[in-house]
Amino acid sequence: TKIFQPFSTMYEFDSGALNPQGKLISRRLSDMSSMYQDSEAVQALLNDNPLIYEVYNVEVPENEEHIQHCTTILYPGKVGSEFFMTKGHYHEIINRAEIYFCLKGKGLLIMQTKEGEFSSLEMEPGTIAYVPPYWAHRTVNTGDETFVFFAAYPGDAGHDYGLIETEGFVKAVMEQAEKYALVANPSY
Ligand code: M6P
Ligand code: ZN
Repeated sequence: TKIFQPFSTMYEFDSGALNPQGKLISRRLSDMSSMYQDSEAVQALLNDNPLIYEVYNVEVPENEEHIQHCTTILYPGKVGSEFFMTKGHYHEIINRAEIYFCLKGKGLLIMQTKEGEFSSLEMEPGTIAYVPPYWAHRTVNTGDETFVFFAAYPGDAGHDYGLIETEGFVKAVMEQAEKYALVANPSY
């Protein structure tokens, strides 16, 4: 067995970034345009193509011995009345769990199973949310400042976007009367 060397990473409290930054993923509206409910609002925003979120991922091997960990910076904004959100995924190895720890801003963690069960948890700085095995997960920025959270999950979990890309989540998170509302997604 090859022994891996211990190391640490710095979390930058102001920006939510990691140092060293690791593998950086940036997602703009064009990377997930079909996931928003209001296609006219999508078209109107596509020229600007806003940055929706960034993930700073510490690089460790993608196998069961290791623990993947990262921060996600989800910017405030809406597409029509739907709040900015991550794509969301099941794990490729579907019985792998995940932990989210909210560091900044506020948001909603929405989850569902393949049986159509749905659940949501509000996140604010200090919230530690547990995503159990078998639950797809997506985060949504329901506030007007940047929402940042730390995530950790088994190294071999992987990301499965397939069903989320075609059907989406059971519910969409929309702004209504200056609050958020969970609205049935007609394509689910
Ligand atoms: C969290 C973790 C990551 C994930 C990221 C963005 O940080 O769950 O594994 O990649 O959110 O979410 P998504 O991959 O669904 O776009
Ligand atoms: Zn995950």
